[in-house]
Amino acid sequence: MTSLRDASPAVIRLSDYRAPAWRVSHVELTFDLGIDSTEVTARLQLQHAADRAEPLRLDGEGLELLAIHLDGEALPESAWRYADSVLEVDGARDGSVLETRVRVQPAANTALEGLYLSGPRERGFLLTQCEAEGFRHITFFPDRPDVLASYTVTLRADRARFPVLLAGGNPDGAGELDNGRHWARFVDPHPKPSYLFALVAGRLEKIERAYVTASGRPVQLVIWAEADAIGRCEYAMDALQRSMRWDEQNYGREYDLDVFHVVATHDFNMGAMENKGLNIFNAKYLLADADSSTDDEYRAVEAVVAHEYFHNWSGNRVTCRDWFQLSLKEGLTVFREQQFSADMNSAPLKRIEDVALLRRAQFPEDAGPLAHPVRPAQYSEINNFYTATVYEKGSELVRMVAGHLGHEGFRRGMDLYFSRHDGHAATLEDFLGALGEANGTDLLPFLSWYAQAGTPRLTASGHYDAAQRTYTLTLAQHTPATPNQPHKQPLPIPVKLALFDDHGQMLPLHVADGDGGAAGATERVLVMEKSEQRFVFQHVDTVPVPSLLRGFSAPVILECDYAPADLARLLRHDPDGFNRWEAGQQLAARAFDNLRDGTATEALDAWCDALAALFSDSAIDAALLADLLTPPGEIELSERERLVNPQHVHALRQQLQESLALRIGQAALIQRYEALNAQTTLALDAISQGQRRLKRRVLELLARIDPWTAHTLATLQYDNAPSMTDRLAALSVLVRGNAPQAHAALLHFRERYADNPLAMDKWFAVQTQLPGELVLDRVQMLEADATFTLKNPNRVNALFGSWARSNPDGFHRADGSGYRLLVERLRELDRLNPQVSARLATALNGWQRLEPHRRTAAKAAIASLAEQNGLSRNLTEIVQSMLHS
Ligand code: B3K
Ligand code: ZN
Repeated sequence: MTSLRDASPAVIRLSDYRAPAWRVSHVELTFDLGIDSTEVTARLQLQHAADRAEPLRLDGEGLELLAIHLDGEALPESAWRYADSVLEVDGARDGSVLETRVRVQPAANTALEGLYLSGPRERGFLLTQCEAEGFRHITFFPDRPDVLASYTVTLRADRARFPVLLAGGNPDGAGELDNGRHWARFVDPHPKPSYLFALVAGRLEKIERAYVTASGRPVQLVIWAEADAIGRCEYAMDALQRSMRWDEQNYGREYDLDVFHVVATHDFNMGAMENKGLNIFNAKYLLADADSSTDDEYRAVEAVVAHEYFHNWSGNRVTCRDWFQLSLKEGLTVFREQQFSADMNSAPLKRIEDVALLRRAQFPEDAGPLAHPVRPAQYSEINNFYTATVYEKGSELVRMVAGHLGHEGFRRGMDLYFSRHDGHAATLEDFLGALGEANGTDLLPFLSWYAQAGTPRLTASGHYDAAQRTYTLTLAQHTPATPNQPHKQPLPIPVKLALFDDHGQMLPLHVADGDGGAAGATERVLVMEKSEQRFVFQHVDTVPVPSLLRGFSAPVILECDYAPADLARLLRHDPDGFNRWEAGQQLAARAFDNLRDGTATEALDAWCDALAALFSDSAIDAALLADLLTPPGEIELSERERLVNPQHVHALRQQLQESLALRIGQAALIQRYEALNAQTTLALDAISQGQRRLKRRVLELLARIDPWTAHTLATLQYDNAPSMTDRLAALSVLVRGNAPQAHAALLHFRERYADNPLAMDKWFAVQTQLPGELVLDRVQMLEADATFTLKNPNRVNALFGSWARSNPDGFHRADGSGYRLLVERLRELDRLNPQVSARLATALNGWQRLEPHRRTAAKAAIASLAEQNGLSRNLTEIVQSMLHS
């Protein structure tokens, strides 16, 4: 049993929502666990809505029904029907108890949804994944998030094979049974939806820490992992404690059970899962040590640990009424996670990282056939909607609202939201309603952001009137049509701005007819509500340079008639690190246009000059400098093209970096590299991380103009690297440069990390970054490697995901062979794991904007997939949307 196939996927619509006719107040689950066969007994205490006449219907997929009792009586076959994943039962009434016993087959479950086996059958362990609709693969239940029940779970299993038995909630006894078996019980007093159920059983080791909440509740924190990984869990434990304290201090939210369990697995479809009291993590986001993890991975562990913990309130205590409200928990929790990471590290660098991600992952989604609103109106497979739009754009929407209310107002609103909806399933209207009510304001106009897909384009133009001493800023917004949404409304867009004079000083702002703002303030937020609006600034004595959308105050694409020199001025002088970076990104994009059009080089010169000046400025933070020296990625630059030729974009971006490297100069690059390399340590503090980040960027720039020296330095760096950050950076420079030294380094890496799957994933991923024409052969060689398997999502993403998403030059081959290989593998993968195949397929999302030759080849490949019989509902929805939107 893997997943159900459905030729014509049913469409679920937000507008069809109805409260459930049947609810469950309490569930008692008993598991008799086995690798090949597990029996699940469920006793459901039913509640029936008085005004609804429907019979009892429960979800259940691929279940073998062994027994069924209603109110203690075995039901005759005539009293129930199980078809199309629904069990219908006659005779139930309010207060009835339904008991079912079913059999499921964990080891045969390759979809990794429901109850499955992680690792080899001799020593692997059992675990569950229920969000969004995995619980119905375990037992019959109204598997929807607005049915909240308390849970009592008893696990029974062979003690030698499954020494550790865990489920969500508080421990409530354990003991021995006959025949070497044992049992353990867990009680979760907090009503929860079925998607938050979890169990884990097997041979696992643990680390423990005692934690006391702000109000004095003792909590035992336990992280579990297999024996070879438990030594790499300390950092996650540290991050967990910091997250718990941070949520107490910043949102007044405390943990609410006696234990908090976290488990690491190598076999997981996504990053991690916030199951109540029993978080389950992809090992990639839990394990960290200097020998095998990069700085970026440490920060990712910190962020994901925090994210899952924060869900305990934003998601678990207050959950979603239906899956259309997914961003209610995900957008909000990403926002909280971003705030936490900004507090733990550097706020401007975190903002740069988040905006770069939004542009790389979400803007293309919003611009293509898979575009959907943050609150989608319909879906056929909800797992396809765990997207950058729901998560990252959803977080930007919360950020806009938070900015609008101010720090204290937002906290007041969140307090009301959490207390009013605690223990309930809520909607986005509930969220905005509570935030608005606590602040005496109406936030419902922001709902249009949740309903409308597509990235708004904001155009800005300025006019200075010396005689009147006024500066007039004209802003206009326009959102291009997206699938099923041809007409767009203007949205409320908060534009945070400042005006700079010639010397890089911020001017005091006096907005004519404005609502005040602090007199003489140098930064203001203007909220645009119409298609076009004008703002007049008075008492302006010099032609100003506007700095718009500061801190990225709204998720829009800004088009402004800046002169390159204006952007260069902001890049050099803006006191805010994020805005500086933003000016540099805009200038680099203009420089890219210069190179493409082969006409003026004004922007290119301004960009290179400004960065060369900053390069020799010893006061600037190393990590910020590294980011400033990085032009927008190929995906972002492609968004500027009408017809995309990825090879062309790649070549131009390389040229851009070459110009910059030449302007800084070979000697200066080498000198800076040597100086940074001499300081290399293992330390994880921000300064040390920043130095490593800059060192990598400097080496990459050097490789553009002096590959021989860069590869010699990279080889030395690889050989002597104290940390994975340095080792992988060096390996990446060698591989991307196709250096002769790469071969030996790759062999060494493979040998050294043969027993570490996460490090081996990096070995696969780095090789997908070979220069364009070489990489297809390498991908084929790598998939023939004994350690490659389509059954492991991390390995699939390391090889096929990295190739198709992070090496556009190598993936989008003119002859279409890249598309054909990917599609072939998607067919195989889909039979094993539809969630992973559907996600990987979205790498083809931008196909409609490719130049005609590649577009034809990509379309043919996608169409051949669409013709395949028996495709999963997941992949069908993605393929059909890509072809027909
Ligand atoms: N809520 C989970 C994601 C579940 C994905 C289901 N396909 C992880 C998270 O966002 O925290
Ligand atoms: Zn989440």
